[in-house]
Amino acid sequence: MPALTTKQISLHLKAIPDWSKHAQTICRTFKFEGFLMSIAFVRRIAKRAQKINHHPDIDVRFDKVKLTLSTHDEGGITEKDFSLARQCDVVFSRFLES
Ligand code: H2B
Repeated sequence: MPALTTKQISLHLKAIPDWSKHAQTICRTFKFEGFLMSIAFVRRIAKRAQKINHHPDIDVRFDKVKLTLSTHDEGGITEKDFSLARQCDVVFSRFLES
């Protein structure tokens, strides 16, 4: 799966407005009600990542979790990153409901 062009990336980003591009990655910070909620969210993301064999870089800071996505194998951002980003958004909205 080839790395996307700058144009393709900005088009994709329009569909997931909470994500932004930083260098060769896309990232989003999610906010929770405390540390254990952050960790519970990370576990859900980890399960999903294992299923699709695409793994985010994860930065946990008490009540915030920053997910950074890139395709290291391709040295850039690919469709896989956007697919995972959309899935992370779904996991987050389900998480808020539960
Ligand atoms: N996750 C991410 N985010 N980028 C990758 O390039 C990547 C990965 N590569 N998970 C996968 C695993 C690769 O190591 C295996 C062999 O497919």
